[in-house]
Amino acid sequence: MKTVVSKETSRKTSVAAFSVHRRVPVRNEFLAGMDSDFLYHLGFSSSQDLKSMFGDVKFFCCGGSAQRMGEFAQKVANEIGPRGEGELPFGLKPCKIGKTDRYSIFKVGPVLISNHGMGMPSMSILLHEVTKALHYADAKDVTYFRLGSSGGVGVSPGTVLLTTEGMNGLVEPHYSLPILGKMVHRPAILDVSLAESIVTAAKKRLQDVKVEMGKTMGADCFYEGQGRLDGALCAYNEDDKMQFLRLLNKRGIRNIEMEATMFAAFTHELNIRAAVACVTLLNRLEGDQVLATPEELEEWDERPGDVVLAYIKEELGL
Ligand code: R2B
Ligand code: URA
Repeated sequence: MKTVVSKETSRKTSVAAFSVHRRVPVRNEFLAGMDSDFLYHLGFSSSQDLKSMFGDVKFFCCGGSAQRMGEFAQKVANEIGPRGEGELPFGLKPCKIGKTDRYSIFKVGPVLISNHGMGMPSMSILLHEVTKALHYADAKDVTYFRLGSSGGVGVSPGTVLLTTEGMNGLVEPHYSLPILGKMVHRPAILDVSLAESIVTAAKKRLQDVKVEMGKTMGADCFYEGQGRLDGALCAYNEDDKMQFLRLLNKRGIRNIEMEATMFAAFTHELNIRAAVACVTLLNRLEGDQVLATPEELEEWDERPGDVVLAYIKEELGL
């Protein structure tokens, strides 16, 4: 099988750097020739008035669980809702949009919110369809965020990690996908200056949350792919596992989850500003099982959203 490395990115970056307002991009010449594009998993189509539904979106936040993202939508509504004399020029009541059997999508003013399920294939479907919806809606200057959970690598549980770069399970800085029988590798690059701005906003507005930056490994498996000893299958020992986790730590990887690499590669390929904020539920150098109490987990699960919301509020001048 031939290996193909994507070469589109550097050219696109330099072109985009000079444009003032930037429509959410797609790069597929076939889309323009379609009479109507049905976004099957979201349950709406380009024939609908997507501009009035999504034209004002500026921030797209996604995370694994539908319930958690629904709660986040409510928090966004509470925090960016009408205050003082002025009202934001957006609708503010979170309600689900479209089909909800696969993904639950909410819109709160300029913030579009969705769950993405677990793993990169599920993330990929959502990103393709949401990006097309925002493109058809003529939404401009939209920043994408993944809010998630992860296993820390030498990081204390409860810390929120802002990803600087995604790594795959082979500890390489790209996302690989077989396309038409050939392996295509796309660099899993994120906007580090955006990550820094999020850290700054979080440090300014949230006193009790520890926020750090580092590389993230996006694995295709929670168990063997993350070097756990507690899956139903395991053909290595504790020493092999620790050697691997120490190697990750030495290469600057601070957490492991299951979507960042695809998310980074997709957004980088389309030159969409994007960030990944994941809380660590455990330190993998100390174990495999997530043994935090339900109360701790509930509190920690809110932290990535709080961190990103701190940034959004700075951007909105609230
Ligand atoms: C973090 O948590 C999930 C697995 O438990 C997965 O979606 C991820 O990236
Ligand atoms: N999610 C993961 O993918 N890995 C962990 O260790 C914890 C949460």
